[in-house]
Formats: sequence, structure tokens, C-alpha cells
Amino acid sequence: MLVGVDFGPGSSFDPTLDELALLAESLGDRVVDRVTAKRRAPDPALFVGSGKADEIKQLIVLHQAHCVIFDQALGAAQQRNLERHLGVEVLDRTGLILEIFAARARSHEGKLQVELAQLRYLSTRLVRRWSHLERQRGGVGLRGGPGETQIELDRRMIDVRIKSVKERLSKVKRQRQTQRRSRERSGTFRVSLVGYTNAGKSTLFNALVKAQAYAADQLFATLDTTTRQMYLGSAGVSVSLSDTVGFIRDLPHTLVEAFQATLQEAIDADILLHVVDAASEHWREQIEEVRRVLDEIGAGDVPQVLVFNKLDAMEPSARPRALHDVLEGPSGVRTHRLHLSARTGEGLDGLRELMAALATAEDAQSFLRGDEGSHAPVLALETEASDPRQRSWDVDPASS
Ligand SMILES: Nc1nc2c(ncn2[C@@H]2O[C@H](COP(=O)(O)OP(=O)(O)OP(=O)(O)O)[C@@H](O)[C@H]2O)c(=O)[nH]1
Ligand SMILES: [Mg+2]
Repeated sequence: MLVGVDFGPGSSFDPTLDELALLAESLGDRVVDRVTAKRRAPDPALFVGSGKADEIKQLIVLHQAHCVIFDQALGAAQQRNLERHLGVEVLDRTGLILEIFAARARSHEGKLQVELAQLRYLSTRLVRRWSHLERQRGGVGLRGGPGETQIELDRRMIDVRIKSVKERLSKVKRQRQTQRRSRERSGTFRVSLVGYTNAGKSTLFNALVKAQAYAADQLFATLDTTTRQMYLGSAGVSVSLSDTVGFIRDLPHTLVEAFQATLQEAIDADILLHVVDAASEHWREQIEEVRRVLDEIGAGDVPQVLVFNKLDAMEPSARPRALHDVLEGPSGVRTHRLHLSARTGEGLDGLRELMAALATAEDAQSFLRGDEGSHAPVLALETEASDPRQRSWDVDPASS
């Protein structure tokens, strides 16, 4: 059973719970019912009020559900109380995403990163549970209770494990740095595909470099960064192209931290191709979310090109006039926008052309900002193009 709670403006709430359903289904779960609630603030004990909790409990019995998944992050105590109250396993969005990452991680580095994130998640939960036990026991000097020994052991085990995972990760990180330095020395222009999960990054990657990266209609199909050389015949240059892990709303912070090494690939690029699922009705929110995560990992200033993918799946009436155009805000800030289909190949030549122009330009950033040799039509916007909050790319492509 899925549960989402609307805490009003400023909180993320999806009344359809569709994305949460996709996340659950990608772990093999079957969704039997969806419940939404509205509250001013989370109930400290049960997150939802006790009335709502009882309603959920009745539905659990009705559907014989095995698990309840909340679309928001639950506190450790709330999760525990809910499990007690509902009598089934209770997961939150963070826990669910961590499970998906754990199930998908393939590479040595990916597995280590997921383990680190899980241990961190676990340790915050356990520490809180322990302090609660310690309070109950009441006094100092009360030593040797079985609980306490166990607690100390668990705590130490998690700490030891975190330390060893971190050490192994830093070894992998050093290897990565060496590889990166050799790429830097070769002076290759670096392009990274970034974007919301399921936007089509891997499909586009495969289409561009004729690789066989895993692409699938599931969230977080890709967890590891893959890099390939891509030869751009028209300009006679090679660029390196990286496929990266997708982002999602409320990406758990422990994961962002743990995946720093993988995400470093994105930060270090000369330009980012920000792939957008143009066929999704949520593409605006998804762009904002991706920009938020990029800011968080320090890649907010890397020049970006917006690549609207899945052109073949768009309503014919929504098709853009030009496959490549430039959005210009009132103060002259420009954003290049491409429309293409990684599946059918339409528009890929335009992307190759732009990449070739960027790779051979004196300075990619000023190329994107200025008029240097670009033939794409420029669309004047009423709001600033570089400010994601103003949704400046929100120009009706058909009318432009
Ligand atoms: N109709 C259509 N579907 C596409 C296109 N590109 C990708 N897809 C589909 O979208 C789904 C996701 O594609 P992926 O390439 O795995 O997406 P991704 O961005 O790499 O996703 P993650 O690795 O999960 O972040 C797959 O089912 C693709 O077949 C396209 O141009 N048109
Ligand atoms: Mg992928």
C-alpha cells in the first residue's frame, strides 16, 4: 500500500503517487491501493494522525497487504510506531530508494557506495533507537545489561564497517582520479549525460557511441558511470561521453554523499547534456529537481544544454518548430535547447553538430552564451533563462 501526505505549499506531494508506484514496482512489488492524506504537520508519533492510521490498517486487512510505503521520509520512531500500529513492514521513500540502489549496484564501486549509504541510514536509525533505550534504563553506572552490550557491539560493528567501506572506496577513487587525469592530459573534451531517472540517458548514450549500456523502462537502470570515446567526423575530433546515474525527487542525502565519486564524473565535464523526458507530464518539475541536485554536488555552474528526448512520443501538436533553438532571457542569458528521439534517431545529427561546435570552440561556455557560429533561432523570453525557478524553458515549442 502506498501512502502520501500533503503538508501544503513548499512540501513535495504527488497526489497520484505514480512515481512511488514505479519505484515499488521496480523492486517487484505489486501496488494494491493508494492512500493520500492532508495535514499541517507530521504527527510526531504516527506521521499521519491516528484516525488515518486506523483507516490504513483497515485497508491492509482488506487487501491483505504485506507492506506500507510512505512517499515521504519517516523518522525512526515514526517508522517503528507505524509498524507496531499497522502490524506490517513500513518503508519510507528513502529506504525504498536505498533498496533499489542495493538491488541494482553491479560494479565494485557502486556496491561500496550503496553499502556506505545503507550503513549511514541504519546508523541514524539505530542511534536514535539506542538513545531511547538508554533513556529508559535511566541511570548512569548501570552496566552490563544484555541490551547495552548488544547496543555497544552493534554500534561498534557499524562504525568499523563504515570505516572499512570508506577505505576501500577511497582506493577506487584514487584509481578513478588516475584515469581522469590521463583523460585530462589528453585534452579530450568531456561531455556528461545527466537527467532525471528514466529520461533516456542510456538510450541516447548507446545511440551516440553505439555502445550497449543497460537501458530499461525502470527507475535507476544505471548506477555506474560509463565513459566512451565518441568520434565526431564532421569536426574531426573525439570527445569523451559519460552516462551517469539518474536523479529523482528527494534523492536521499546519504546516497548523494555516497555517490559523490560517481557523480564527480558529471561535475568534471566541460558540458552537461541535461536529458529531459519531453513525453512526461512532469518534465518541468524534473528539470528543477535535476538542477537542484547538480547544485548540491557542485555542478551547478557547468554549462548545460537542455536535450528534450522522446520526441517520437510527443503529441504531434506539441512538436517544436525547430529541433535546435536558443532561449534568451531579458538580460541576455542563453540556454540551448535540442529536441530529439534517442529511439528513432531523429535530431541526433543536430546534437552531434552542436557537440562538434562546442568541442572545437575556443571556450564552450562563451559559445553557449554568445552568437559564435550558432544558426539556431533565438527565442526571447520574458523571464531569465538561467533561473530554473522561473521555468524559463517553459515556452510552448509549437508556437515558438
Ligand atoms: N518513446 C521513446 N522512448 C525512449 C526514448 N529514449 C528512451 N526511451 C525509453 O525510456 C526508458 C528509459 O530509458 P533509459 O535510457 O534506460 O533511461 P535513463 O535516463 O538511462 O534511466 P536511468 O538509468 O534509470 O536513470 C526505456 O524504456 C527507453 O526505451 C525515445 O526517444 N523515445
Ligand atoms: Mg540509464
